[in-house]
Amino acid sequence: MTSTPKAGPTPSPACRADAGPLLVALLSGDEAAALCILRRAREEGLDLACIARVLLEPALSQVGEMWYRGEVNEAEEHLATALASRALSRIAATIPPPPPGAPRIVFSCLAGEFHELGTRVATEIAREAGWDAENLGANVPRAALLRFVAQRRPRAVGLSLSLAAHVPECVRTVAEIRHEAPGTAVLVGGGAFRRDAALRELVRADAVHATVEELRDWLRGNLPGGVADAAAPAPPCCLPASFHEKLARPRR
Ligand code: B12
Repeated sequence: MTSTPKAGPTPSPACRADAGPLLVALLSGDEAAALCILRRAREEGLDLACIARVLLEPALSQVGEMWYRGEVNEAEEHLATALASRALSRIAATIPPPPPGAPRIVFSCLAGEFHELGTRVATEIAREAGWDAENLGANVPRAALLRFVAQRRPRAVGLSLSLAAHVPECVRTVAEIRHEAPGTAVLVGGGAFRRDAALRELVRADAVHATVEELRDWLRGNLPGGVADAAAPAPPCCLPASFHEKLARPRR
């Protein structure tokens, strides 16, 4: 982020309560503390979708608001993002490789879209759900993405956008994927839809997910034989009180 920040919205108190310790760890460059928080959430039985919603998204959203208010600069924001990404990779390292025959999904940022941490998180959520998932990362030119999808024919493509200004590019990309690779499901998601759910109406995708739980449930429901799985109760998606008690204890 490079423009001059102005006054911005304040997050809800609930957001702060959950994301606070992680926010402090990310902004102070304390990788061990960040990892410890995510690992403890894992030990409490939270899946990656829940960890993303109650910890990563609020903490990074808070970083964005602080940047907007001029309380952190670009270097500090880059540090926080890099650390969050590394801690995520570490906790996701325990996910087993996809089973033979797992359906393939490819996540990608649209052309011009540089917010790629979300696609990393979405990719790990898909792997945890049993998909063979890949992430193409930031700013993928539309022609390159189309060629990739047409040649490799994944079961699904997940397009990510954080900026509402990228909705027209998204509409074009969805239409062209449908033309080049009929049969490939096109999912759309990212911060833009969390901030403005009305944008969902504009994008003619097979599914537009405003929350990661929606993505997780779609992935579970669209595995071969996944209908029964989708009907199974999803794990709780809030941090139990014991999590905060654990956080207060000294680290192992
Ligand atoms: C880190 C960051 C950056 C980094 C990104 C680095 C990286 N490696 O990703 C950099 C420096 C590149 C950046 C640049 C900019 N940024 Co920025 N950025 C952020 C910040 C602080 C965090 C984003 C993040 O990683 N969130 C955490 C992830 C996990 O959440 P997520 O992206 O929403 O993804 C989750 C879900 O949405 C979902 N998901 C994601 N993709 C997909 C795809 C599918 C198919 C599905 C189903 C689900 C899904 O899964 C994830 C699970 O948790 C946000 C603040 C915020 N509120 O998010 C601002 C923010 C998004 N940025 C903003 C701005 C303005 C910019 C710039 C325009 C600044 C500038 N003037 O240069 C540029 C634009 C660059 C571009 N063209 O893309 C604004 C956008 C405001 C708006 N209303 O549109 C925000 C909100 C900051 C703010 N408060 O003002 N940014």
